[in-house]
Amino acid sequence: MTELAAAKAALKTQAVETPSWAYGNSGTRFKVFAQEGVPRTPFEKLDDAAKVHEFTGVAPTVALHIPWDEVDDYAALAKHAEQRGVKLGAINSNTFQDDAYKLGSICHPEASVRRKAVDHLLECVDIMDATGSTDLKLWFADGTNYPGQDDIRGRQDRLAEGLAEVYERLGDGQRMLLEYKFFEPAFYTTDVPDWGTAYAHCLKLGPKAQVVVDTGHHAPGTNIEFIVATLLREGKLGGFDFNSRFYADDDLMVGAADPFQLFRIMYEVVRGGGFTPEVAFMLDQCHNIEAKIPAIIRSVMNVQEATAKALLVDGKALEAAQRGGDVLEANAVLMDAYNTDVRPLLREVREEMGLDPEPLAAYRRCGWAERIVAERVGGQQAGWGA
Ligand code: PSV
Ligand code: MN
Repeated sequence: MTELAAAKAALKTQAVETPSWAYGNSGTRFKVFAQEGVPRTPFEKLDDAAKVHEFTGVAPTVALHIPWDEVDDYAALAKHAEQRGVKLGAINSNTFQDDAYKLGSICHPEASVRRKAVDHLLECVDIMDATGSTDLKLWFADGTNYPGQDDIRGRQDRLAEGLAEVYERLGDGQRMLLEYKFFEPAFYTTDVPDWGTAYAHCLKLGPKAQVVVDTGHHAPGTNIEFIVATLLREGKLGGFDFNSRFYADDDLMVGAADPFQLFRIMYEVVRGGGFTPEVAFMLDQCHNIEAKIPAIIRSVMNVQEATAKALLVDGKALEAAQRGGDVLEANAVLMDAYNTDVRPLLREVREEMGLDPEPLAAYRRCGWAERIVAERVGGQQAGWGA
């Protein structure tokens, strides 16, 4: 197989998971701008996600967030997804929107609050059993705002204890993905602030615990691709929450702020053998002012473009330049791939997959946007509950 044919074959196997919450209303702490046609139920979110998959061909699963996507019958929700050609993906826990969690959840100083948080996580595993989801994605807003507010070490012990209980509950084929974020909503200490802390906990827990890299959760200037390379090398990269940031946790469309960074990340994924179903490529975004479904299609395409460029890096030429100490040539090999216009290649890939080569134009023509505005009248639009 030629290198181009191999790249095309790999691109056809790509899977980008879209987040249920990206289809609902969202905003900042200042204002949530409601949009017309937004889903009222998790079922309607899946209907929208199915459109993203229909036109991109590479978005076959949808992540749920509990309780935002709470339903009485999760098996029925999974069936609804399958009837529309998608499946339910990661179950995201939420221990950050209850009054009880003011001082934290799993790290809270009081045992009763920790119990409540761990029970929620265990319930998320029950939901995974019902939906067939394999990944439990954990992000903790836990932390402190003031020096002395709580015992930093004690909070780590509580975290380890709670995680261990949930880890024990995981069934065969289920895993726990631990996400880190350096600040917000806590401003002084965060209990899982960085990949090192997440990695240390996952290492102790065992093989079913892995780290999630949310691209928006780093201090400016952090070399995210280095983290990716390191975690992959250690067998501890569980997946990504893709999005873009200019300043903090902006949750903008992946590849919008820094497509070069996304390429560098995807290059390390490919280089490290991480372009496999064992690494979950998920979006974690909010579309506050732009139309949601087209924004999600655009995001999926941005991931595809970065992946295509990463797959086109001439590995042999790069290795030769690196071994020969030819700094400029090595850099040029990487930049050649980055500067390749991969859009014609991706159009071909889509045509070979039986898809329209232009997903956004095809979506706009299909009339779904008008239909949901006309049909989704009344009821309570879905939102992220803040
Ligand atoms: C936290 O900022 C986070 O990235 C976590 O993944 C949450 O579950 C998600 O955002 C909610 O949007
Ligand atoms: Mn995230």
